[in-house]
Amino acid sequence: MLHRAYPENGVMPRILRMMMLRAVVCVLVLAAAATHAAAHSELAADAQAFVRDMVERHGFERSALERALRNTKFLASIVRAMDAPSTALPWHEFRARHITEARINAGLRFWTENAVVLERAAVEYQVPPEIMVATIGIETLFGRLTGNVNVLDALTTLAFGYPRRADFFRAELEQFLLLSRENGWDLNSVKGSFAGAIGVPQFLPSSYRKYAVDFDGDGRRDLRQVTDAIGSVANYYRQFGWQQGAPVIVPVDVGNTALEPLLGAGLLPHISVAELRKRGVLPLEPVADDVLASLFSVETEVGPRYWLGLNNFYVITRYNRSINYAMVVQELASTLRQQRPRTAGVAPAVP
Ligand SMILES: [Ca+2]
Repeated sequence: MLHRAYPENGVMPRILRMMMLRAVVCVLVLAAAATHAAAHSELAADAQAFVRDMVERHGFERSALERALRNTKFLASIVRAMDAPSTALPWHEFRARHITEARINAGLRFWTENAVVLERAAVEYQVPPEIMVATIGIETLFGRLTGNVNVLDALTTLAFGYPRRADFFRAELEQFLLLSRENGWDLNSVKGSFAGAIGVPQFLPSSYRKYAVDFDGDGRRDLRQVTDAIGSVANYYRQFGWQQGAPVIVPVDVGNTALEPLLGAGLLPHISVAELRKRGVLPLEPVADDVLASLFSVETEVGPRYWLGLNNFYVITRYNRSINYAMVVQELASTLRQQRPRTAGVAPAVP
């Protein structure tokens, strides 16, 4: 039931009517002023400081850059997405999303269609083809899902509206502006992921500038093109220290070992297999005693499973700093390697 606030005859006291009328007028005036201000608004102080920095350090034209930033849209949905990344799912759920029959079959087709380029990249960068195929498969389903978010909107939203990682995304916004200038891109025409990752291999702008290669030799580093994407992924892994032919992970039996110190020590390989054996961590596959490793766990439906992450596992986590991510790349890669002879009609190359 609604409570009546006024006398039964419905007549509002005159003084109250006057006050309400004034309040309404006041609200309308303020709203008009706000609209006016938005149309001609100054950028927020942090965005202004960013512009000054770009002008001073990189010679950008101040008014053009201010205009570009003023016209960006704040995307609240991507702030929410950043706070709930899919890589935070339990391993078995994350895995079910990514290791599918359809993705495996698409990967085998992609491998066959791009076999010559993959082989050339494998030789030049000493990274096996299945790792390139799997990475591109997990990132964008082999170039089919490269993201349709306006990258400038995404990066300005995260640079100025996501304090937790503002420094990181301001640096990426800077790299994006430089990358766009170098390539003659219209700032507003570039599409990518909600975090600003671009193209078939989903490189952030800093990685694009640093690791992308022109692998088809047309004079441009264009990550919308599959050939450049393949070479660039291989180059990325090469630069981060991929060791050709070395294992990626080794399953272990942890027995009654005190695990917290080992699990808390990070993914950078830092302890020898021999030392791990002494502590009761027993590899279930052959691995040399002097190899350095880290210990990590993933969550399965029946509890945690433990693995040693070796150098190449760490290298995959440089692409995306998530155990789940590196695990699906590794698993998809080995599945593709096993099934490749079925589609290629040839024996697999020795990695
Ligand atoms: Ca090219």
